[in-house]
Amino acid sequence: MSLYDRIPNNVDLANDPQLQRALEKWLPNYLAWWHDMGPEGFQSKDVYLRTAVSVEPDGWAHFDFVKMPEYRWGIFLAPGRPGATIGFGDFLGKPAYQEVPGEFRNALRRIIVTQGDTEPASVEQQRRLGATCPSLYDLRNLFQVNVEEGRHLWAMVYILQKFFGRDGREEAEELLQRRSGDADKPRILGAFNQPCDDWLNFYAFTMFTDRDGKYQLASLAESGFEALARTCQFMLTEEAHHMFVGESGLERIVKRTAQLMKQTAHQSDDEVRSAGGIPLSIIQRYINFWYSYSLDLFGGEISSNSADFFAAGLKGRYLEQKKYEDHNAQEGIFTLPVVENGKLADKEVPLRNALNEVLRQEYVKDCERGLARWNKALEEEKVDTRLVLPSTRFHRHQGEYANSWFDIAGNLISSEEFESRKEGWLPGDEERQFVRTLMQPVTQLGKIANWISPPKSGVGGKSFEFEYVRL
Ligand code: BYC
Ligand code: FE
Ligand code: FE
Repeated sequence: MSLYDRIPNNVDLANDPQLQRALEKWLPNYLAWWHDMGPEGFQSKDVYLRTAVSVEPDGWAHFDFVKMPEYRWGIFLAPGRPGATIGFGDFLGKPAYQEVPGEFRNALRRIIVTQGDTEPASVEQQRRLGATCPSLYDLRNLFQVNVEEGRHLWAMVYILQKFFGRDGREEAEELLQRRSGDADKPRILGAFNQPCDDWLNFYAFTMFTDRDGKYQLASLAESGFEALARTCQFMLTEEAHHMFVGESGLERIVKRTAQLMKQTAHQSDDEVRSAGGIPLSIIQRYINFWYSYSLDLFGGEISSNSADFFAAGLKGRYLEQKKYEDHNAQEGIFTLPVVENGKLADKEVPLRNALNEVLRQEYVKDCERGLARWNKALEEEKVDTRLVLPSTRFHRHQGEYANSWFDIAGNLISSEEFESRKEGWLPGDEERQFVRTLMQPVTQLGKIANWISPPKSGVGGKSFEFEYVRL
């Protein structure tokens, strides 16, 4: 069987010798990377996975047992729109870019490389989680996320190889060379260099960091560069599952903690720990950590890059076509608090320079909805404590608030005060260590770890008791 027969695609790979040659070179390096940096210890096991075989509704939900290295990573674009035009910015209404516009080549490449870099990074971050899975169902979900992030890398590599010539091929190689957390060749964005080494981290990551993926992909799905728009449209269908894993995973932990709290005399953290659960105060710290790092992923509140991307028609707003009437965004003013002379003061900036913040606010609303769901679980279990999202100024490493210190409510405080209080806000060594002690693998059919409740239902038409991974 030839290479192209094994790669499901709707980009006519069989009749594209140039792309074939580029992929033929890249594929062995990709597989070597997957072998070295992909899920540790389970490469030869059969996993019940969903594989996309086409973009039709019945084509991307095909379930079967597969060994991960044999997963059929494919290249899929959502259907094109005949006569597509650029939907926003200075070239509004002009024909969409079918090739890379020379003027914006560097900007486009940077966006695509940045997007592509996050995908393998997340696989690297999650590579050791299999050894401590709370159930076979969760193990399978982890691997589903991992292979799809691998496919998302393919999606960006396709664009680099197809449209960017030699430097695109070089970038595609470099995507396999950077490493999450590496001191010398780290991944590009901050969140993707943070350790994600226990399952509480994993669910918080898929809840908050994959959700950044949703918003970035959605704004790229509006792009006037057709290949990018169509690629991202299809990636979004997969992203939904990643966020489901995170949101429902955390909900199941919260629910289990609440149940354990009710069995104790005082509902104290110590009692929950003794009962083998994760106290809500630790869950809150992990939320604070991943939420703040994920907010950083939207870039600076005030950004000329964001203005340039929008003007060029490369990156739109969330649901640009559906939600907005004015696709020019030339007139508006955006007001946001910034630090000036040691105080927070409102500043007005041209709307186009605030588009990172506009997108971030959409993301925040979505996160609040998730929090409300977890709090509803607490309410149903008759526990009074509530989880919260910290202020968007808290613990930031990018943008306007990066070089100042804020408490959880967003009040400006001194660096000394932050240092002395941060133990209460962010997971420290002690909490991480404790969570690690709970992470003992549970792989018996139908069994689940004590610190999390079982899911409401199984996946791919199977029950929770199904043997999702054949060990
Ligand atoms: N860490 O004007 P600024 C996903 C850099 S997640 C480190 O403020 P801009 C996934 C920035 O690169 C979605 N550096 O920001 C999730 C720039 O550097 P240079 C990923 C950062 O450019 C889970 C400088 O700071 N997709 O798919 O407007 C699992 C000033 O930049 C960070 C994308 O990100 C940071 N957090 O916006 C798997 C979409 N933030 O050029 C996958 C593509 C900023 O001065 N990327 N910087 O050296 C973009 O659209 C933009 O690059 C960003 C930044 C939104 C990230
Ligand atoms: Fe992804
Ligand atoms: Fe994802």
